Amino acid sequence: EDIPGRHSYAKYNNWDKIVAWTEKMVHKHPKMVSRIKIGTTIEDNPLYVLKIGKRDERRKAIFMDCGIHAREWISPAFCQWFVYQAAKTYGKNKIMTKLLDRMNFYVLPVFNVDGYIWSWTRNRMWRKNRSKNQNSKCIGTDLNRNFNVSWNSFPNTKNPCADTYQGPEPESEKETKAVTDFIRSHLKSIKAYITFHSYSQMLLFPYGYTSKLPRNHENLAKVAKIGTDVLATRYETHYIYGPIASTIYPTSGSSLDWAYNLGIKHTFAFELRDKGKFGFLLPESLIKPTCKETLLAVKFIAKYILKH
Ligand code: ING
Ligand code: ZN
Repeated sequence: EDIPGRHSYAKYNNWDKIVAWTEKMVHKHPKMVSRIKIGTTIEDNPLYVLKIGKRDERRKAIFMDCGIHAREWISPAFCQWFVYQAAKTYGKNKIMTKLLDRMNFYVLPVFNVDGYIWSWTRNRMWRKNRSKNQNSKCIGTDLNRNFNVSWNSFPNTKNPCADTYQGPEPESEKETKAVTDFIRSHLKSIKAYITFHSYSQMLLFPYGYTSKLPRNHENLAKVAKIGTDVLATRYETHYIYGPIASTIYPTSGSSLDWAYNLGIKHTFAFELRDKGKFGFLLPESLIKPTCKETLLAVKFIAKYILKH
């Protein structure tokens, strides 16, 4: 329901509302949802992962994160929608029931909490986190350049004022470290990694740091093709798909390439709506349509993971 001042899936929710929402989800679905604090930020905000599924650590799992970039508000909105729909439709929707009976989802609804807060309170177009940089007045590291995979090769900016500054070293940022530690410690079960950005309407897979194709390129391309086809069935939203480097642009140090090279052979990045009309300022009226169509693609990927 859309009550002023309350959490709503049809609105963008600030960090305080999202925290309260995580508590509500655990409280409402104690057998299905649990909350794990995987770390804190430099501003001492908690990093929460919601685990959805039964209490069995040996089952297959999918790790998903949203909001690695502060201004991409539709991304955390999707993670909230996903958790809500998963918990709500378990036992009712056939596919969701099967998925949750057999696998776990780890959902990090806001990866870059400090940046997200900054984007809400000071600068709507903020992208990076909020860590201080030595010998510079400029603030922030791009968390999606801070991973330990061909770090610092592409782009090669030593400029802390750049929006894609990769940080002083790989995993220098607390957010990056928290996520990589969590994924490494659950590596046995995690079979897919999905990260959500906006905007461009693309479904991306490795690599970003090289134009070489990963060994299972054909599989990834097949999953992405069907995934984007399924997404389009709802509102005819057109997505393109392909490797990061040739589809959007070359980048190194991204979470997607890092997770792939760690051994998670199914890694995808969604660039959600739109294609630039509103860009990062996607109107609230488009939140639900975006979430609904995206959920179809994510469920397809999850079904594929279950089978393979
Ligand atoms: N785009 C992504 C970026 O970090 C991306 C593109 C996705 C690169 C996944 C590498 C891996 O630049 C946005 N809009 O942030
Ligand atoms: Zn992004």
